[in-house]
Parts: sequence; structure tokens; C-alpha cells
Amino acid sequence: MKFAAGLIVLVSIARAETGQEAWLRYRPLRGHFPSVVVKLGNAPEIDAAQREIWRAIFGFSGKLPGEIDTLASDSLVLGTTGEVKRALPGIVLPELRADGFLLRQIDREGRPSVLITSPNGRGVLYGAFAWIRNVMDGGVVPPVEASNPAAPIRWVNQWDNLDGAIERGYAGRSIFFENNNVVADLTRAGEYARLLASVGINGCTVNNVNANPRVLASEFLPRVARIAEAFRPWGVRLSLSADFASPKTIGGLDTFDPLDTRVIDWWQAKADEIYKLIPDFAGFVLKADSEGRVGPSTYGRTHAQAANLLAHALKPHGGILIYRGFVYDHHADWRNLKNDRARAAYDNFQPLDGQFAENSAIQVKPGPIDFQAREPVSPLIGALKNTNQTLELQITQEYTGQQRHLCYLALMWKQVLDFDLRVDNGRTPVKDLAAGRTFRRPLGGMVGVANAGSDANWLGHDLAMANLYAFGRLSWDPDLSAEAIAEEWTSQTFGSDKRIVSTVSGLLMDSWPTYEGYTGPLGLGTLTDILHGHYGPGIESAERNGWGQWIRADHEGIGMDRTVATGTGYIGQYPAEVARRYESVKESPDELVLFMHHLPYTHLLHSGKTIIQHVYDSHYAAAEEAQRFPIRWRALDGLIDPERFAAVMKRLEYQAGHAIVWRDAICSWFLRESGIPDAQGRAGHFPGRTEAEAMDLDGYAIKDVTPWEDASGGKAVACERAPKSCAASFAFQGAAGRYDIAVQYFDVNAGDARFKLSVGQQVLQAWTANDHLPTTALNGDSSTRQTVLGVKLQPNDVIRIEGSPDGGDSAAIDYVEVKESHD
Ligand code: GCW
Repeated sequence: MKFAAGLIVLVSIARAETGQEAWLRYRPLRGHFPSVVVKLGNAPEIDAAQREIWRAIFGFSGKLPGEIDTLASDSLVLGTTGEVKRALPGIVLPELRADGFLLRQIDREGRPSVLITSPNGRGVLYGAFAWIRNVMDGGVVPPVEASNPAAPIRWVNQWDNLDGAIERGYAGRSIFFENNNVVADLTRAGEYARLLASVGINGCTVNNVNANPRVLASEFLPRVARIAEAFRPWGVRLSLSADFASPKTIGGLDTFDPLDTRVIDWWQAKADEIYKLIPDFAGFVLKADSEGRVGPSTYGRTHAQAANLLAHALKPHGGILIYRGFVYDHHADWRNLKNDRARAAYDNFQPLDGQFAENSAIQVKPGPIDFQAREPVSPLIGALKNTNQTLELQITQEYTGQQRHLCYLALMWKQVLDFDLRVDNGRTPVKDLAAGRTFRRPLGGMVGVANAGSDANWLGHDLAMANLYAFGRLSWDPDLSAEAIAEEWTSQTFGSDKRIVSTVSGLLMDSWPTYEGYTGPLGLGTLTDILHGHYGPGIESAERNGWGQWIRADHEGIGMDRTVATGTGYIGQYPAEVARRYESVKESPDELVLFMHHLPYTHLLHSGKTIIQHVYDSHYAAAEEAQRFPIRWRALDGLIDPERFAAVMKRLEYQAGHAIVWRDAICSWFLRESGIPDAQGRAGHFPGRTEAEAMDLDGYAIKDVTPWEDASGGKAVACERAPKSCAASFAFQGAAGRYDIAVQYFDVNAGDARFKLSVGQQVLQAWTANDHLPTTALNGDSSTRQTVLGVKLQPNDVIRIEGSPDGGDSAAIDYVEVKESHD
């Protein structure tokens, strides 16, 4: 019997709580664990499974199991079904699909052993992770469990550029590329593959769909092959995003016409070359004729002709081509009320249904626009009867708070997956359509845009990892509930103490409704600034431009008329039953009503409220809820490690402040646009608030903020006399008492301004505005709140903020709010 040397080092290094271990956090647990691991056969994934089991059992018990290659008692047996049948003649095993696994308790010499088996090595690895998950959820002896994946495609896409930046990445630099090369040390790429494998993900596209053609160059491919090597033990197959013009840009041809035989030969030779280096290469992802990317339209060819060109090249090697369905005209004429970006995916692809190669699939975003906080399900999903599809979910929170806001997306994804499109008037939930089950397609599945980065905790926000975890679990089993996933993720990530599980999963479950509540209401989209960072509020950025995210607001009403009767006809793309529901204002659900209809602000919703009052109420309620997030998190003080406790607390406090920025921007804008006051008198009234522009200013100059709704009163003050500081002050007018003082300032990404808040001679707080928010401008991306609790104030006390500019950061201030303290 030999022992797993080296593991002690491994496990103890992992102890520092940086979030790097994510949900694979093997800490001491009570219970009995198998004393030996029996490995039958030698697939690389089975070796990885064995190492993982060692690592886990050592973490749980402090003991290293031994290793033998014959069956024994008190063991954990790993092997493919073929090997298990050879070792245990007569054993009856259930039917398992590729990657599916069985966990079964077997009796060896009167003592129970655990059998983990699958038709393939990768499935054995998945079984090992499932066993570990069961243990961490409390049950040491696993219940008999046979589990098959819902679909064969369970991939993540990374939007990594070769220079190391990540498009829409919010957690540092690429773990694959830097300086137009593959990174020298791919340890983290391997660790990432391990995380992915632990939740059943079997493919990873490592470069941006806005692809640099160089990735396919002959000199670059051997470098990419190193990433595939790092992935291989974990059963994660590498795929690449391709640039459609590659035959011309890197191939030296004078064309990339998909019907030209030289182009066809070029792609075939390229595929052959790749498979020599990467025998398990998964295939290509192709974004074409979209957002400035070239495509088949250059030669008047169809998307199917483009897709099939690459699919045929991959076919002899078993690879697949995934063609992105995100194709639309971003120069659409907004003056034409019949134009509608939401129609684009269906209009582009439905007519081609049946023309795509069997080893290709169309990757469809869940909604018809673009990963907004809420959208209806894309009608294209129900329209592909003779074409494979994969559902593209966005794990990286581009429009949902960029991992600075807590937003557990599994709840939203579940609504998509469970949505019944009623194709041909039958039950056809999205999860079945995407998996290929409904129309018995050979391929199907789910792809998550993950954009994990170099930050130790992978996604920047420790709690955002619940989204990566949930994506994997749902791609394996879309019938799991968002809540069950939140609970199992929490118990593995933070511990299974009931208080931990209920606090963390409770926060996760409340987070998406809260985020939607203080951002875009009633199906209008997130209402973020779509022309810049996609982060803070920027309502009218959606209007009067070619991007097509129009909300068609004026003083009378708001919303896109997408009806067949009077609008863009988008609703007619849905199967009849769904179309009937959306076509009628009465039957449209409140949460999507302004996606489907243009309505007056006074329109009564099903809830009994007018649209305008709903906007005010939902924004005040959700911003209030966000104020409670840090308070709820505080319950974990001492129950979890101090590092992650503090890191998450910081983000939740930031979010609480930014939720107010959102609330005020949306409410102020709707108030001005509609001219209808808030029945509860909140919108436009800010008790305890003193605008910076109304303070005594020493050196500070008044500035207009764009868009105006992003600053209180539309204005801020900025200090433009660096290196000298400026000051803004005012005399407190309230009664003596204890107050919370909030300073709303701007933290632009252009220098580290410093602030000092004082009352009279006493400095209450000093801080540096050194966050990396996605703007250098004064707006809703940079507006940030600093709060000091429980300050004793007397009438006429002078509250003063001193701002010291730095670089391009002018230490700008929006307002100060003084409220009675309840702390
Ligand atoms: O949501 C938009 C993003 C782009 C992205 C594009 C896409 C990779 O803003 O950054 O490009 O979608 O999905 O192709």
C-alpha cells in the first residue's frame, strides 16, 4: 500500500482564506471515511479523481487513505463500468450515458465500501466530486445515486483577450494569456479546470468571441495546446473562438468566402493541425456578422453556410462548431417605430432552421436583447426544431452589478429554464429545448460566460461564485432548485452550520429581486448606461441611437410596442399560446409589460398600482432591502473566517450605497419625465440631504453631471486646483442627537483622491477614493457613499469635507445626508 505524499503541503498551503478554494474547501468533518482508495484502470481523469478523494479525505479527517489496486473492504472504488464489471463479475449496473455516474454502497467482507463508476473516465471524476459533495452536505455513506447529465454541451466561455485583458471581466487579468502570449505558469488554469469539473463542466473556450485571429496562427497553437494539457486531467476540453476572416488575415488568402474551395481547404488544414496538437480539442465558437465582426454577409452567404464550413472541418475529428445567435444590426434607425432589435435572433436564424450541420449548434442568449436584469425568453429557442442549440447564460455580471452588487442569477436562470414556450401547443420548457430533448437533437446544452480572472477568489466577489457553481449544477440538472443549489454551495463554501446556511442562502435568494427592484422596472431592461460601462444608471443612453435598446419614453408613457397589432410584431415570433398572452396588455405579466407594450404612466398594473407608483415603490423598497444586506451579513461575524467576512462586508456596504444612487436616478428621472409625483412623497424629496453645490465652498467649483439623474440635483462640486485641497462645509440645522452622516462622493478611475470628514475640530473619518470603478467621469458609475454611524451633533455644528485631488480625480462631492441614527 502506498500513500499520497505531498498532499499535506498542498492542503496546508490552501488554508489561507482567500476564496481561492471556492466550494472545494475540505475542512475537518466528523465521520468515518474509507481507509483505502482502489483505482481500477488508468485514465487521467481517474487519476485526478483519486487525487481529489485523497485531498478531500485528508482535509476531512487529517488521515491519508492508502492506495491499492485490488478490491478490499472499507474502500472507495474508482473505475469505469468496463473495469468494474471485470473486477466484480455478475454486478448489475444501471444504464449510464457518457459522463453519467453511479455512486453505490457495496459490501466487501462485511464492511461497506463505496463504488464510483461511469462509462468514461470523466464520469468517474464527476462521481468522485459528487461523493465529496454528499459528504460535505452531511451524509458520509452516499445514498445509491445514478446521475446522468441533462445534455452533452456543458461549457464555459471566457472572453479573454490575448493581451491578458478580459472583456466584461470583473476579477483581474486573464489566467491564460498575457502580453499576447500564453502565461508561463498554468497552475491556475489547471485549478480552474478542477473547479469546473467539480460541477460537471466539460468544455472551456479560452479566448474572447471577439476573437483575435492570431490565436489560430501556427506559431500560437502549440502555446494554446499547453492550456489544453492543463485542462486534460479534469476532463475539460479546450475550445477556441475563431475569427471568420482568418483564412485571409492569417492564412494569406485573398478571400474568406465560405464557398471558396481554398477557404474550405484552409479550414480543413487548420482543424487537422489543431488536432495533431490537441487531440481532444472540443471545437470552435464563432461570432460572425455581429457588433462589427465580419461574417458570411461579406460574400452574401448565410449563417448556415458559415457554420457548416467550420463544422465540416471539425467533423472528422469529432469536434463541434458553436455559432452565436447574437446577431443584430447595431446601426438600426431608431426613428422607425417598426424596427426592433428583439426580433433579430429569430429573424436571422429561424429561416435557416434545418440547414446547419449535425455537429454544430446555435448558441442563443436567454433573452432577445442582451443579458438584462430581466427579459422575456428568446423566441428563437422555440423555433429551432431541426437545428441544435445551446443556451448562453452570463455568469459574469455585466448588466447585473459587475460582481460589486450581490446578484444570485440562478433564480433568474431557473425562470428561463422552466419557462414553457408551448411549441406546437405542448409542454416545451426551455430546459428541454436547449438540451435537445424536445426535438431529439444529437447535441444541446448550456454555455456560461464565466470570465473568471486572476483575483484569488476567481470572480472578485466571494458570493458571486455561487453563480459559477449554480451554472454548472444547472447545466447538469436543470431541475435543481435555485434554493437547494444556494444551500449546498453555502455549506461547502462557508460551512454547514445552520445559521451560516440560512444567512448566506437567504441573501443569495433575495439578491436578484432586489437588484431588479432598484434598477430597470417592468421589463425595461437594466436601464444602465449602455454606451459606456454597463454599470451605473444611464436611462436615456438606450434611446435615439442605433443600438436598439430603446424604451420609447416620453412625457405620456413608456415601453416598446412589440405587438403584432400595432407594434413591431416581435410577439408574433412566439408560439401561439405565448404570443396570445403577451399580445394582450391584460394578460402580460407585470414584470415584462413594458417590454411588450407602450403604456401611459397611469396604467394600472395587476398589482393594483399605476406604473409610476410601482416605479417609486419598488425602488424605495429594494434600496431599503439592500441597506439590510450588510446588517444581515453581520450575523456571520465569528461564524466564518474574518478574511471573507470582511471582504464580503465591504462589497455589501458599497452595494447599499450604490443602490441609493440607482433608486434616486430612476425615481428622479421618472418624476421629471412623467410629471407625476410619488403618492408617498419620497421621490424628489431628500430629508437630511445638503447638496454640495449649496454648501460653503472653498476652492470647489460646481459641475453639471451627465446624465443629470446620476447626481442629486444634477450637480456636483469638483476640486480642480491640485495639489491644493478644497473644502465644502455647512452648519447642521437639526436638533441635538446622534446621527448617521453619509457623504456621497465620486470615485473616478483616474487617481486616488483623499477625503476627510469632520465636525467642528474633530475628524470623523478620512478615506481614499481608490476603487477601480469603470469610469473617469462624474456619474452613476463613480458615485459612491461613505457612511459614519452614530455621530453626536449639536445645532450649528459645522460639518466639513476636505477633498484632496489626485491625478484626474477631483475629489468631487455630490451631497451629505444626515439622518437620525438607529445604530
Ligand atoms: O453583451 C454584449 C457585450 C459585449 C459582448 C457581446 C457578445 C463579447 O457588451 O462585450 O462581446 O455582448 O455577447 O458578443
